[in-house]
Amino acid sequence: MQVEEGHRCGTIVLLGRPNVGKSTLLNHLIGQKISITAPRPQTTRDQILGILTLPGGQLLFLDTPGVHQGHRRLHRHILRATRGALDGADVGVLVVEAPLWLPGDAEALRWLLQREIPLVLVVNKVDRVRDKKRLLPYLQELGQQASFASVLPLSARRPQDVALLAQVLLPLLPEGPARFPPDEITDRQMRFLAAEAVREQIFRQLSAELPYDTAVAIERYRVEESGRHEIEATIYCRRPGQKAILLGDSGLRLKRIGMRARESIEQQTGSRVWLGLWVKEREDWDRHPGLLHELGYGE
Ligand SMILES: Nc1nc2c(ncn2[C@@H]2O[C@H](COP(=O)(O)OP(=O)(O)OP(=O)(O)O)[C@@H](O)[C@H]2O)c(=O)[nH]1
Ligand SMILES: [Mg+2]
Repeated sequence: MQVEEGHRCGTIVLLGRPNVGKSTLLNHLIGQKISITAPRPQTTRDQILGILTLPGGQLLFLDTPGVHQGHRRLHRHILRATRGALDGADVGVLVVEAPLWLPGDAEALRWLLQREIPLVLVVNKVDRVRDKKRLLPYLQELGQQASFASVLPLSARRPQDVALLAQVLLPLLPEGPARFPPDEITDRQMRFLAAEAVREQIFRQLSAELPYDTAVAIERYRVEESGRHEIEATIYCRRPGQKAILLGDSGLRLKRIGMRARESIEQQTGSRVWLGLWVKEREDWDRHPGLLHELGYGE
């Protein structure tokens, strides 16, 4: 393949404390939802690659689970996902939320400083800071935490902000040919994205600890001749009481989870979707090597 001179391609890892908006940022960079988001910490469990192809290069973004102290066995998987993303990265983006700088932010920065790669600091959610005068001293102080190539206050939801971020990142990438076709937006299979769509609704619709005690396995994924995607999935939880909550009165909660997840999958695939959901109680789902593997959290 002939490579245009000056064409760049490289991997950019998004790292930060839970809930600062890494997945939201990734989705807006790519222009489509590939990583689930929820207004609570520890939503993302895996390393997720999002591909952005621009005229001058290809940016490969790795979303990571928030840097945090762990949640039982799953924690090992989460740490591995974060470590893997960091190891292969050409550029690091530390995401924090304005106007905060918490121990978790410093911890995430420490992770990034282990590698000698250019770092960009993204200060997200500036839309929530009413008194913009407060931002300047805050940004100045943050800028001194490390030698960042750039410090960018932005809102992950504003298209012009994320477009600017992409332009700042592009020249920091090494020169090289594109690694994916220009119309590809993720390396993840629809099977994974469907399980994530269900998990997202559990995080959004149920409170307290329950979402952290659940996992989703896709039992069957079939594209029918008509083009309709037929999906069957099992939601694992730990205790009988949790199963009852997931089902809800007359199964209404499960219906709502299924309905919203189906809408989300339909949007991602552009096809009609049939989604069948089951709930199974399995106290040890996060300790059972075989099941963990099936759930995608294996070695
Ligand atoms: N106001 C505002 N809210 C935002 C912005 N970006 C993200 N959020 C919200 O912040 C919450 C967390 O966003 P996520 O993208 O799930 O955060 P995350 O960093 O991926 O979280 P983990 O996967 O748990 O580490 C969601 O409710 C988002 O809608 C922003 O620019 N402004
Ligand atoms: Mg996330």
